[in-house]
Amino acid sequence: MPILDEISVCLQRGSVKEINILVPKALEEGIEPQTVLNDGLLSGMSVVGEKFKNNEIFIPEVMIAARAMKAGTDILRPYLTAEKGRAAGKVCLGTVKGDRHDIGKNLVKIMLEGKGLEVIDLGVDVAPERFVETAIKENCRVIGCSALLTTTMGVMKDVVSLCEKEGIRNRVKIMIGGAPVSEDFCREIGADAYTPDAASAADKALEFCSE
Ligand code: B1M
Repeated sequence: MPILDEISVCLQRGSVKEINILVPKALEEGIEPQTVLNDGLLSGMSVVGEKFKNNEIFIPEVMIAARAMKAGTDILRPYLTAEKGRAAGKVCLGTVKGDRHDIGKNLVKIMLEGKGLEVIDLGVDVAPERFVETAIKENCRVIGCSALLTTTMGVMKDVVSLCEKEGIRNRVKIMIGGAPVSEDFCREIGADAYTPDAASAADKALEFCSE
């Protein structure tokens, strides 16, 4: 079986041990880190997502796969992150209140750092007040919100409203992303940018920080 398929299958099984062997092996074979991420780890995670949706697997199996995903991205992180220099700009990033999904948010963080941006990672279950307080205190150019649940994506609108209320809307750009989020939703809530994946999020954030 080609090594990227093996990585995908091991991710689905949640085998941290095999991921720890196969990901470095793929890199040694000369496969690009981004390809290992997309065609190995993320391809496995999308199968997990489909099976979860169809009730073929349940939360424990998904959590085990998420643990293997973390092991894989921890190995890839240094390859996807640029060397430290003067930060090109500051971004505060988090998964919104009520939502504990962090795999996508963590990938966005890696890609932003890869563009030389400084990321203040607020973690998961982040209230609008925390996004806004951090943006003010740390003088962030961008607030990045991630949401994976249809029940939590509305919190992003609260972040936009709070930025307006606190008078920082004109100096901060609000970026949103996550599986249920769309371009239309971005327009509807008055955020500045929706990007569908971590790489395009990093490009957009760098663009905002360079303006
Ligand atoms: Co959950 N879950 N989950 N889950 N989970 C989903 C999201 C779901 C679609 C599964 C399903 O039913 N098909 C469903 C949501 C349905 C809905 O809202 N309509 C769901 C549900 C229902 C739940 C619970 C409510 C289940 C329950 O308890 N009954 C519960 C909620 C807990 C909570 O948050 N309060 C729950 C729990 C969990 C686990 C803990 C088991 C685990 C999370 C582990 C973790 O994150 N540490 C989990 C997982 C893993 C998933 C699925 C299977 C995979 C999500 C993922 O990590 N994908 C997911 C199914 C799916 O998405 N198909 C599902 C890989 C990741 C790389 O993609 O996060 O989309 P994603 O990120 C992408 C882009 O979206 C984008 O870039 C990333 C990389 O390119 N992106 C951004 C993300 N954030 C961005 C921000 C940006 C820009 C781009 O700018 C700032």
